[in-house]
Amino acid sequence: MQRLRPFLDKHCPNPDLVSVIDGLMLACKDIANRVQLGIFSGVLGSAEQENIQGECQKKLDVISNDLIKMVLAGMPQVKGLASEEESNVVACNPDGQYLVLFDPLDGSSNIDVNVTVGTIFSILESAPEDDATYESSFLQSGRKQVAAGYVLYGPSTLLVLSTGNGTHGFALDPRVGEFFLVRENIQIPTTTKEFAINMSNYRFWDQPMQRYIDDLLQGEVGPMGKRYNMRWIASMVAEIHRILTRGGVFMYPYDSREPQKPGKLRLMYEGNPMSMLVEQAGGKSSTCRDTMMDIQPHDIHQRVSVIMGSADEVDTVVRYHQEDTKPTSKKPKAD
Ligand code: AHM
Ligand code: MG
Repeated sequence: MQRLRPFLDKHCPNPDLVSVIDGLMLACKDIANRVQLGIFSGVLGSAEQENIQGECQKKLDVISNDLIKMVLAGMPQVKGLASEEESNVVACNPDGQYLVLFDPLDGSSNIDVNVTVGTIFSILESAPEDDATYESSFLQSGRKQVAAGYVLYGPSTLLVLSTGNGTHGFALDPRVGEFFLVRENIQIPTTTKEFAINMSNYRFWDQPMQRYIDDLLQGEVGPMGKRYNMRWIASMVAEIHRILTRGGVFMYPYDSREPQKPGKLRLMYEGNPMSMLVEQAGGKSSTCRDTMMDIQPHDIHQRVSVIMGSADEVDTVVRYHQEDTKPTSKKPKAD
C-alpha cells in the first residue's frame, strides 16, 4: 500500500502544498488520538462557551481548533487561516502562499454519544500582494480551491482528499501513525435510492423541497418510480463519506427557523470543500438554485443551502426548484 506522502509527491505538483497537507495531517492525527481515547483524554463535554456563530462549543471543538491553528501558524507556507470556531481570520507568515480554511470538528453534537465526527479543510492560493489580515483575501469561490478534504474520526481514521486530480481515500494505520492509500479515484454512482436530510425540519422548508420529499416518500408508486431509503447521522463528514462510498444525496436546505440565514451549513468550511470532493468524484453540488463552487463569497462565515451527491438526484432536486419560481406561500413561524 502506498503511503500518503509519496502519493502526494507524485500527484501534486507543488511541494509547498504537500507540506501544508502534511502539517494538517499532523494535527488531525493528534485529534484522532484524543477522540479514540475519549473520556480518558478529558475531551468530552461542553466548553461552556459560544463560538462566533452563537453555537455552544464542545471541549473538543476548542482543542481541535487550537491544535490545527498551532501547527498551521508555524508553517512558512501558510499565509493565513480561517476557522469556523474563530471570529476573525488569522494572519500567519506574510510570505506564505496558502490560506487554509477549516471546520476543526464537524458534527460535534455527536462527540458525547460516541458517533463519527470529522475535520473538514479547504486550501486556497494567495496572491503575493494579498494581506491575510483582511478577510477579503479569503473570499474566493470554491473553484479556486487547490485542495480540499476531510479526516473522519470513526471506527477507523480516514482521510479523503482532492488536489484537483480526482478524489482519493486513505486510512490511518494507528500502529505506525501513517495514512495509506486505500481508494484511488473514488466515483460516486450517478443514480441513487438513498437520501439524507433532517426530516424534523420539514415544515420549515420551502415548497419545492417539501414537494421533492413528498414525491420521494411515495416510493415506487410515486413520480420517482423507486423506493428510497433514508439515513441521518447529523455529521456531514460521515454522511458525505457514505455517499462517496455507495452514492446518495445529502441535503441541508434553507429553512425558515432563522429566516435571515440562507442555511445552516457554512459555504467556506463545509459547502466548498465537500463540493470539490464530490465533483472530483463525478457527483454534483448545488444550493438548489446555484452551483455551490461558483458562488462568490461575501463573508467567511457565510451560510448556504446544501444539496450534494449522486449527479442525477441533485439534478432532480434542482429541477423541482427551477419549476417553482413562485415565492413560497406557506411561511411557518420559527421556533
Ligand atoms: P457543526 O459544524 O456545528 O458540527 O454543524 C454542522 C453539522 C453537520 O455535520 C450536520 O450535517 C448538521 O450539522 C446536523 O445538523 P442537525 O443537528 O440540525 O441535524
Ligand atoms: Mg461543521
